[in-house]
Amino acid sequence: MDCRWKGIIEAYRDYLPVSEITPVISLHEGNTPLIKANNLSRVISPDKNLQIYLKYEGLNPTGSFKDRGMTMAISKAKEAGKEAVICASTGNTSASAAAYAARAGMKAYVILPKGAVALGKLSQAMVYGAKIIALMGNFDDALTVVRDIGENYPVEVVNSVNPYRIEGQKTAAFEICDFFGFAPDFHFLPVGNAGNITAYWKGYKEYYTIGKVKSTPRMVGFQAEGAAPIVKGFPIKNPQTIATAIKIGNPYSWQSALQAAKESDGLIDAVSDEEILNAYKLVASTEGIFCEPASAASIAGVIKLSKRGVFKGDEVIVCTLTGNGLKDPDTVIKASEKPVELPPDTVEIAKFLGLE
Ligand code: AN7
Repeated sequence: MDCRWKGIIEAYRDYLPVSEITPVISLHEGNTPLIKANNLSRVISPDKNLQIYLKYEGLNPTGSFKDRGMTMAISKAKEAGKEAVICASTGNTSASAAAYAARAGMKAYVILPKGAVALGKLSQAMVYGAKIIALMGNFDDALTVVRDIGENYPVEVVNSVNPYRIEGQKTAAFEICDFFGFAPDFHFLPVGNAGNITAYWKGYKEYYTIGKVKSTPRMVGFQAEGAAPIVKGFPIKNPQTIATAIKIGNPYSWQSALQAAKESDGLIDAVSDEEILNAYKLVASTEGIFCEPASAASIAGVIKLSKRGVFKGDEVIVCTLTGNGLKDPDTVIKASEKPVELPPDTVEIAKFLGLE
């Protein structure tokens, strides 16, 4: 039997809008680990025995969950005969779009908010050969321009305004249900443009409707406090947060994110940059998992709700860690102690390490 993983389209073909004529452009995305985080659970709530699992999406081919949506968006654009794609991005979408476009033999145009994208992500868009514009404006301005271009020129928009992105991303919910054989009690996610929470909710509902699972999780989305339009109820003109991936003031999927929270008896809330950074360091130091700052908003959210007394005990909680920490090493280097410089002297080093 050939049991090599061939990506989310081959794995979930029956649940996706593809046919035998769709050219599958894949980098074997998906099938990411769902890691049980006992150490983290004990730190967050020693007495509640929370069953926390981390869906480690940073292990996708370009280092984020965007690859699940991009394999669909690029395959469908290729099927439709498109030769170029365009996106606005806080970084990860552009890295993914550029990689999949390269694999498809298509051009990628990416518009990034100038000075507001983590270097790892920018370097990805560059090496995959995208044409890159550093926009004198923020992500929301970039998305407005991109949608305009999509309407007026023969270029496919591959932001999550493209419904195929949502279709691809919903497969993460399928993987989680297939892993457990049931749906978790809670699902926590960071929220930026709000496509991913929309996609997960769609996936869970589809599995529920066809009887693969007997319940659906409560969907809990967390924005960064300085970029929390959904929580505040109005667009934020000049969003601010250290978590540049989710520095978005007017999310496209605003309404569907609210709907996911409402239908699932969940919520959308916000965490501060300090809470995000603490969660970011905590998951790395207790579990050995390096995610990017935005991803840690999901864990910061669990901590916040735990303090609020939301959990009774024994709940199965999944947090999506949306992106790989290596994309944005600056954040942790700035927030950490510098390594001590020592000469190559065994005794001196042993003394410093407390071994002497
Ligand atoms: C690591 O790349 O919007 O709520 O342009 O990179 O579905 O937008 C990235 C978003 C969370 C938020 N975590 O997801 C982009 C972009 C990481 C991200 C989000 C993003 P959505």
